[in-house]
Amino acid sequence: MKLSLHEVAKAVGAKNQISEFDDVPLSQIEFDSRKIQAGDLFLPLKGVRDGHDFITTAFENGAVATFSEKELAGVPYIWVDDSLKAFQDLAAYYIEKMRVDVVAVTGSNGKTTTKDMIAAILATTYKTYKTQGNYNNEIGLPYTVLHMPEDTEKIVLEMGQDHLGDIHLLSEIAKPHIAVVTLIGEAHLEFFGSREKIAQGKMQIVDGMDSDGILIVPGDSIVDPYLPENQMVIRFGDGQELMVTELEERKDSLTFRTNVIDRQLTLPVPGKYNATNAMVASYVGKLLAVSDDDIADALENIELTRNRTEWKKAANGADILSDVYNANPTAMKLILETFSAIPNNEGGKKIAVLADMKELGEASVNLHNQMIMSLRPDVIDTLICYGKDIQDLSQLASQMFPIGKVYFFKKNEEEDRFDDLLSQIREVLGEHDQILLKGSNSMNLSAIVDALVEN
Ligand code: IGM
Repeated sequence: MKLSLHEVAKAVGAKNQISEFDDVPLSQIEFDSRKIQAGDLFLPLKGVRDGHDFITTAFENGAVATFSEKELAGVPYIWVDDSLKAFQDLAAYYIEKMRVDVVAVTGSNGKTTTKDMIAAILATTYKTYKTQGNYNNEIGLPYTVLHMPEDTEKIVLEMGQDHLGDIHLLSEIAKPHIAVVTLIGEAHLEFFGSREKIAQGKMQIVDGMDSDGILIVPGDSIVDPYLPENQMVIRFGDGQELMVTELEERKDSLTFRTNVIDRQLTLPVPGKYNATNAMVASYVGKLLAVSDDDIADALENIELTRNRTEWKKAANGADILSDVYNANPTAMKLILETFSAIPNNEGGKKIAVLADMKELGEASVNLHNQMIMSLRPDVIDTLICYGKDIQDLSQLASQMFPIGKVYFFKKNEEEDRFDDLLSQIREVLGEHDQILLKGSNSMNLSAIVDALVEN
């Protein structure tokens, strides 16, 4: 990170006299005290636990300074009213300071492919950085920006929305030069309630753009009410300025042509919408002067990262919300709340399968127990807990849920067997149900997801 302590304090409008402390270069900024290394700046956020409780740990791990919403004594700190707001202000400052060219993409569930395709195309020609994993929210986007390598020329930022107004905030931070609104998907898979609301939310991506910004949106008339008048707008889809033609779908690849570049394009992935995504990505490449050869090569060799949180279909027809690669208390709380807010499928119920979150140290059982605050027996029909440190939580929950609606299964540490867990899930999972699976990667819930998908 090309920032020093005094510079950060000035950029966020610190409430204390920063000149009391030596100005030092900062290597990274981290909000998880476990990730702090020598030379880093700590950012205490309020998750399930208040990050201020971990300031001491952060200094033990080598932090040279911290943000704080309280006055501190004896350590270098930047005093602010709101740590998250300071983080966002700092990211906005950093984008301007580094003079990096910003491409923003509103992703949609299960397919962050447009972002990956744009980044792959730009990386042929420029030092390019992109959103990692699901770091696309009001915390993840500033994190992404502040973690870009110092020589970054183009940054491709995914902007995610859980609520109306999320994209407005992210666009105001990033001030994109080029913005892409992906296809407006199906309402029930996007937590929003209606396609209109999804469209309205996504179109807030224009809010942080200048009049020289370029906006790329679907031909879908649902976005019409939100189109800016003083800005270049390009539309894609049948009968629009950007069109896919001569599409050939094979089992695990695609070829097609588009009016964007004069070549046949090949993608190593199936799915018609991927041709559309690739066409839009090619157009962004053209806008930023990437050659046709480089565009075609990048697409042909693309490796798409799987979205960490993804919707899948179980063999019996149920909807699976799979988030099985990583877990910390905040992320588990967030997904429980998000999952609970989705309307039920007609005639269906909600099932939550929660497994241990690993490496939480001595506070682990406590942090698992705190999930009780985010568990809603009025919305979640059945709760299934799996692991070791999550056992107490299942006890607490069984006092809140109706009798017979909470299950606990111990993880067999010697061999990877989960027959009991899987048969219990199969027993309760109906064809109209929605099921959430969340836990640390080492709990191997991905095997359960695979089993449910395959049958
Ligand atoms: O949902 S997130 O994972 N997120 C990251 C940004 O991009 C989008 C997704 C997320 C968010 Cl939004 C916010 C926070 Cl604050 C994650 C976190 C987060 O890392 N939360 C963490 C904790 C809480 N609450 S990390 C963490 C805790 C590690 N900490 C415990 C509390 C470890 C620890 C355990 C015991 C100890 O004695 C000391 C430290």
